[in-house]
Amino acid sequence: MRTYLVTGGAGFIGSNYIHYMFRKYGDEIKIINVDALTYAGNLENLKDIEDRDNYVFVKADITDKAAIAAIFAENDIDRVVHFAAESHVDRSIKNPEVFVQTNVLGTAVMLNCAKAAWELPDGSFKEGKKFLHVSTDEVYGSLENEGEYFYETTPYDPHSPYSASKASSDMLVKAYMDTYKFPANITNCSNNYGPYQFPEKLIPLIINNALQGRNLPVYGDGKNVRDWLYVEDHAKAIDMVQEQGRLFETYNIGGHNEKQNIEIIEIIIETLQEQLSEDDPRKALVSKDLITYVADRKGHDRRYAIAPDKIKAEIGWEPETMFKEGIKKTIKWYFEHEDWMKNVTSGDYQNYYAEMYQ
Ligand code: NAD
Ligand code: TDX
Repeated sequence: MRTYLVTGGAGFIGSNYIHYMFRKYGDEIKIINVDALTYAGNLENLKDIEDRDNYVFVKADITDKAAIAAIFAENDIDRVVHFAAESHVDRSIKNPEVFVQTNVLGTAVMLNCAKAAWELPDGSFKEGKKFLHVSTDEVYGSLENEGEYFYETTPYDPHSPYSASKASSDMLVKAYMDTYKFPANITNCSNNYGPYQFPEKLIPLIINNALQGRNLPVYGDGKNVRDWLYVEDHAKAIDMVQEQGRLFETYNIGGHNEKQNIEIIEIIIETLQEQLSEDDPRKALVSKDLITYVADRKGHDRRYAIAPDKIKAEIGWEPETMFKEGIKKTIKWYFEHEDWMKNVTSGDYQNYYAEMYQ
């Protein structure tokens, strides 16, 4: 039985990954989920699997060396899948330091503890151990023209404190691979969407605001482009890279689904209109009139677009969920989980929203 140490498993992508892994492997694997439960971590995301015998939750901060070392000492970890991070660009612009702390120092602690647990006296590593570092396309910077893409060979050019901290963490993983032949992979993925995404990010924020008849804030001219991937496709790609990828390699993950922010907002409004029944009072609230252009994000990257050629050619991964279908599934999930949204938007979220948008 393989044992996984998943960091940040109570967040958006981490919780979707854990669900995916239990659906795929059932009782053949054990997962230890380590999460500090920041504002972005929510154990409600994992309610339906929390009683499994092959699942353990540990509340710990990845910058806490003793806590992470103890997990490695007490368990024979085969795989690390490292999601834990501060992940929101706007928050990084307001408060960069915690991004350096968690994303850079936290990754260093994870690498060091895994190395200490897996290294043999001759400097090689125990058979079959693997570390996967989950990163982002934002490390490559911004593309100006249609037809240009981010490849694994594209030079790093991060602009926000978030992407600079993720780029730094990628460099640390590269340094471990180059210096120690540490058995790792890096994945750089495009924007994810789907269930359990915290409503500070564009898609859930727009769904939540539209259903309440609140303004839909569009930064700048609304024409910035992001390459959107359904989160389950990302989870599948991570597993395929870890099991079938070549060690020490980086793989870009994305689905050639580039859309301007304004297009995304219009698709959400249209889909909400389609899905709300005539007698639902929210139907009258959802309207394009809510679209409100607001001040641009500082240093706002214009366009991201991933070339997923390498992962397709070497591993055979391709996205399965087209955007039209994925956004319908996502909106349906938010309809069916109103309580989840209420819970995560009570308390601190209100302060964040007021400070950010008013
Ligand atoms: P998220 O913000 O939803 O979740 C992050 C999780 O990490 C939370 O559960 C939080 O409690 C936990 N965490 C934060 N600081 C911690 C610490 N110091 N110690 C332990 N746990 C801590 O983020 P997400 O959107 O799920 O992103 C997960 C990873 O994927 C991140 O590394 C991010 O950079 C990367 N990524 C995200 C996207 C995207 O579109 N969301 C795209 C590409 C890559
Ligand atoms: O209110 C908003 N209005 C708006 O116009 C918000 C929250 C966002 N935007 C724009 C900014 C971006 O161009 O929408 C786009 C998407 O914004 P986010 O959802 O904040 O995502 P982004 O900044 O692209 O970063 C995301 O993708 C890469 C994730 O948050 C990162 O963790 C991931 O690495």
